[in-house]
Amino acid sequence: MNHQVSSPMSQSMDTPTGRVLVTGALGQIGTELVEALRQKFGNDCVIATDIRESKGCQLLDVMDKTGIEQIVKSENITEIYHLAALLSATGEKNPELCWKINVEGLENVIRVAKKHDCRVFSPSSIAVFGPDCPKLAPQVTPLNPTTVYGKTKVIGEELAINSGIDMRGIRYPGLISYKAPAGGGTTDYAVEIFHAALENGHYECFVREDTKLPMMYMDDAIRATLELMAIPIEQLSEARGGYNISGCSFTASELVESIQRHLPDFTCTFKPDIRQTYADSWPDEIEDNVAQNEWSWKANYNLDKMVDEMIVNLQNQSSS
Ligand code: NAD
Ligand code: AKB
Repeated sequence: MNHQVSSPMSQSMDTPTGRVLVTGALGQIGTELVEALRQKFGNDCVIATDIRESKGCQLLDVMDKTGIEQIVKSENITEIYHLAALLSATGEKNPELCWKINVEGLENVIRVAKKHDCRVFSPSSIAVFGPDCPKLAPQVTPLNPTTVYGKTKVIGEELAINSGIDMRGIRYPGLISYKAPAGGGTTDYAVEIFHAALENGHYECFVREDTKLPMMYMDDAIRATLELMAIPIEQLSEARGGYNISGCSFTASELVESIQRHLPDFTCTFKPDIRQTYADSWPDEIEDNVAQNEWSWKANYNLDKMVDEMIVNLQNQSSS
C-alpha cells in the first residue's frame, strides 16, 4: 500500500530544489556518499556535517535541535541524508547513548524536516532482524532484534512510515569499503581483514569461520541510495521504511579464501568475542525482490569482484 505524504518534492525527485544536508558525514558511508552527492548535484549543493571536526565539514550534533534547524534554514536545505548513529558493537557497549543518538537524533531531524518540507534518507540495517527470522530474510517478517542497535533501527523504519514526510531507508548489509574505516559494527571484520592481510599477512577474526552474513561493497550501497532517492514516492510501498537489498553473502572463511587468491600466504585465526552473538542473531542472506520490483535494484559486486577491488584500491592507496 502506498502512503500519502506531504512533500513539495514528490513529483521531480532527481534534483533537489534546495541544498542537501548530510549528518554523520565523516563516517564510513558519509565519506563516500558526500563525494557521490557532490558529483551528482555540485559541490555547493551538499552541506556535510558531523560531530567531529574536519575540513569541508561543518560541526553539527544531531542532539542539538536548534542547530539542525538553523542549518536547514540558513543553507536552504530540502533533502537530508541522516547518517549520524552508533553502530551495533559500540551501541551495545553503551545502549543508552545508542538509543539517544539513533532514536532521539532521528526524531530531531524528522521534526525539522517536517517543519521545513525536507525529504529524508535514514539508513536501516540487517540488524532489524532477530533470531526468529528465516536465514534468507524476507522483506516482510516479524522484526524482533536482540540488540539495542537493531531496536533503534526498527523504530527508525516505523518513523519513516508514520512521520508524514517523504522519508526512505535501506536495510544496508555489512558494508565493505577502503576509503574510510568501519565505524564500530559487528561486520567490521570484513573490512579490517583487508588492512591486516596487506599490512601483516595475518588477521585474528572476532567471529567464527562459519559465520555467514549479508555484505555489500560500498559502490553498490551508494548507488542504491541515490537510485532509491530518485524514485517518485508514489512508486514506493511501505517497504520504503527500510528496503532489503542483497549484495553478496559469504562466511568468514570464504572471505579468507577469496583474499588468498591475491595473497596466498595470508593466514587468519578465529577468536569469537561478544560480537559473535550479534552476528548469530542476524540472517545469512537477504531476499530483495521488493526493491527489485519497485526501483529495479540489482547489485553489481559478488564476493570475488569485491575482494579484487578492495585489494587493488588499498594497494594503490598505500603506494600513492
Ligand atoms: P560510522 O560510525 O562510520 O559514522 C557515523 C558518523 O556519525 C561518525 O562520523 C560520527 O562522528 C557521527 N556521529 C556520531 N554521533 C553524532 C552526533 N551526535 N551528531 C552528529 N554526528 C554524529 O557509521 P556508518 O557506517 O557511516 O553508518 C551510517 C548509517 O548507516 C548508520 O545509521 C548505520 O546504522 C547505518 N548502517 C551502516 C552499515 C555499515 O556497514 N556501515 C550497515 C547498516 C546500516
Ligand atoms: C553493524 O555491524 O553494526 C553494521 C550494520 C550491519 O548495521 N555494519
